[in-house]
Amino acid sequence: MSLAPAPATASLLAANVPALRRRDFPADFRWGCSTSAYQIEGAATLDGRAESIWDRFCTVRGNIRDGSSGAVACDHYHRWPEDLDLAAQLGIGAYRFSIAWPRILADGAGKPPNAKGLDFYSRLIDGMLARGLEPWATLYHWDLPQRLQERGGWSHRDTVDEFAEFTDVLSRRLGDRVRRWITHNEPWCSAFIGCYDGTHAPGLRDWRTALQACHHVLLSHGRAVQVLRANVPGAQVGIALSLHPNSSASASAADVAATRRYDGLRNRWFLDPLYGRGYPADIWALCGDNAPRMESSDLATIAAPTDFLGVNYYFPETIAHAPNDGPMSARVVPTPGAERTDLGWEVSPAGLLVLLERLQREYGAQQIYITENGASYEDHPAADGTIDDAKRCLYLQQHLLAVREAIERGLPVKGYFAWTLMDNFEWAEGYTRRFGLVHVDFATQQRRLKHSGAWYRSFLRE
Ligand code: IFM
Repeated sequence: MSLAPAPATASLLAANVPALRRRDFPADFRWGCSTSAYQIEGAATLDGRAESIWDRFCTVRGNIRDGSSGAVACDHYHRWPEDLDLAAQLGIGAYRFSIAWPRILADGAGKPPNAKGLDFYSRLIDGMLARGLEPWATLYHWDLPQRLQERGGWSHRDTVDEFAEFTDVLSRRLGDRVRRWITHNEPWCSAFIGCYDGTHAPGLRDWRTALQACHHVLLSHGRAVQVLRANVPGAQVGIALSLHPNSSASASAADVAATRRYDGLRNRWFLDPLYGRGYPADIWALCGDNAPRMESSDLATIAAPTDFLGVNYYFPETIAHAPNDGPMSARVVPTPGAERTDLGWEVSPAGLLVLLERLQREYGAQQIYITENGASYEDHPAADGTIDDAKRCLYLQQHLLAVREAIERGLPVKGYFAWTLMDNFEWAEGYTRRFGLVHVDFATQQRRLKHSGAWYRSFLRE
């Protein structure tokens, strides 16, 4: 598709947002967009791709709001040159994507990898490099091979070995061109939404399974770091966590304690072991007999030093004591007066600042990349085809102001990746929610730049 001339930055900058200029960010700040394989690729049964837990999950009536699946999605598997053109024309220098495990180790560990799957990613990466886009590869963005789920998925320790082999295969083949690696995207979702809430694949609702799965996801991260260090000299390795600043609904001792517990599972359960502190003792005690089974070296493996922390930031949470609400006896309650996106997520750029300060203060994070940030709003193409997504523009601008403020306060934020390049399959919400800078008409696969994309482009091109 051809891009419309960029509207002047000023004309797209919401009236109440102070001047935002690229040159106010460090010259080496990385600007990018993120995507993930299952959400955009489609071609679910093509070229030897095996079934993933999401393919299976989508077949169950009621699991996906509109009954859809990622079988076709944005058909990026075939349309990737056009999509990379779009990304490059935005003016970003970095493109974060994920690699579908079922395309690579379709038949299982120890069996030859699927050459067609590897070739696809090899071509994709060459395509990025040819367009001046630095590839940021995420190894796991939730599409576990279904064959591994048959024997317990992430709650089975062998999945850790399989992930190490997957990492080995990829890094040997792609490591000559990919320097930036993200092991996992949002382990919280893989473990707790998938295995405790049951609203994501594999759709389980079991606390003990979720805790064990979470441990293995973190362990597999540590193993992948070791493999990447061995195979890719100079690799820059990190993990992308979904993190949420939180505050107590009231000053009551009960709400304050509930907030501490909630934070313990939501944030500290990941950050503490990754930063070498082991699992937080207060939450471990609450887990009782359900606490994960570990081997003696596991915590050291999980704490393998990384080069950066990826932060996926969307919203803060307000917490109240709720004795009957889950293992933490805590509940998320609405923050009075908070503005929300169409997905009901609270809009709070200030929350990002609070979170970034905490990461430096409590964990000494050295290099932080915002690996996802974005908003779901309904988009209505006008008769002339333009898409005036003013709320998304404002959301991006406000969050970038928070990032700029963080940098001015000396926090080590090194890059920002907007979620997401184009509308896509939004998991349990199917195609009913749009996060893209580019609009996708799923009936025709036509891509159209939204005003938010035009704003990002004009901001980046200044
Ligand atoms: O679409 C997801 C993405 O896959 C992971 N982070 C949150 C996004 C919006 O829900």
